[in-house]
Amino acid sequence: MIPLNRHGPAILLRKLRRWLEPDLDPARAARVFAEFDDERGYGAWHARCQAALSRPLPSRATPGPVVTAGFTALEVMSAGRARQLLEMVSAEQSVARLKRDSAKLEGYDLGDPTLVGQLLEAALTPTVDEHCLEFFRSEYFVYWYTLSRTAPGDAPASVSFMWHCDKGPRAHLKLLVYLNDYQEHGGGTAYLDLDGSEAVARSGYVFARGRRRTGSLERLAALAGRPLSAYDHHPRAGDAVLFQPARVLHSGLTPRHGPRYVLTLCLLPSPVPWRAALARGAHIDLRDDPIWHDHARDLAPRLAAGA
Ligand SMILES: O=C(O)CCC(=O)C(=O)O
Ligand SMILES: [Fe+2]
Repeated sequence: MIPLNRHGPAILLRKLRRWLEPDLDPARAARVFAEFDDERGYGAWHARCQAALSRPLPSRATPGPVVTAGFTALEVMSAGRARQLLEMVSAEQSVARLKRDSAKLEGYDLGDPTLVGQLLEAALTPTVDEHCLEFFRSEYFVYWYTLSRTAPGDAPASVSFMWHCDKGPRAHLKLLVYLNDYQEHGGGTAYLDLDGSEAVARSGYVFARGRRRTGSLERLAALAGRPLSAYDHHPRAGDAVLFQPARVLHSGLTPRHGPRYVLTLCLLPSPVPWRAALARGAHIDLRDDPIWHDHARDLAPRLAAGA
C-alpha cells in the first residue's frame, strides 16, 4: 500500500522503477552499496564514528565470526528472562502493524521506555557489544527496534521468509533475539555465510524485487554454481543471531505450529555509545519513518547531546 502522506510520491516512484528492473543483475549489489555508502553518505558517517571512538578495540588473536562469516549465534539471556520480557510486553495489548507500508509485519507496541531499556539491556550483552565493536570499529546505536509476532502457516509468512539481503549501507548489523523456543513454533531463521552469499551475489540475485525471491537453497546453489550449506537457526528462547544483513543471505523459517516472537534491533555506527543514543531518543519508529534517511548526515541531529 502506498501511504497518503509526504513520503507517498517518492515511494510510488521507487516502486515503479523497481518494476522495470531485470531479475538478475550482477551490477545491482555494487550499485546499491555505492548509493548508500557513497552518495547518501553512510560510508563517511561510519568513518566519522570510527574517528570518534574513545575506547580500545577488542583484542582477538583472529577476527571473530561476524567479520569472517557474517553472523554468529549467541545466548543473550535465559529462557526464563525471555519469557518474562515477552509477558511484560504482551500484557494488555494486542498485536498491531509494525511498519507503515506493510500489513505483513505484526507485533507489539514498544511505547514504554522503561520496558525498552530492559529489552535492550537484556539483548546487548557484553559479548554482543564486543562483536559489534569489532565489526564497526566504532560505537553503535539502536537505529530501530521491533518485537514481531509471526503466526504459524504453511506458506512463507512474508518476503522476509524467502532468501534475501536487506538493502542498506554495508556497515549495519541486525540482532535477532528469539523470545520463544523452536519447540513452541518450529520456526527460526536460516543464514548463508559471507562466502556463500557472495557466490550467489555474483549471479545478480541480491536486492531484486521481493516477489522474485526464492525459498529454495537448491535454486541459490544453481545460481552460485556450487553447493551451498545454510545454517538453520532453530532458536532456544533467549538466544540471538548477530549478522550483517546487507551482505549475508538470510531467510526466516516460517513457524509451523505456534507464533514465533522475535525482538529485532537494527544497529548503525554512532559517535556515542548506544545507551547515550537511546537516552537522546536517536531511534526511528518504522511506523512513521522510512527505513533509511535520505542522507546519513540527517542522523547527526538525532545523536547530538540535548537533542
Ligand atoms: O524473521 C526472520 O527470521 C528474518 C527477518 C529478516 O529478514 C530481517 O530481520 O532482516
Ligand atoms: Fe532481512
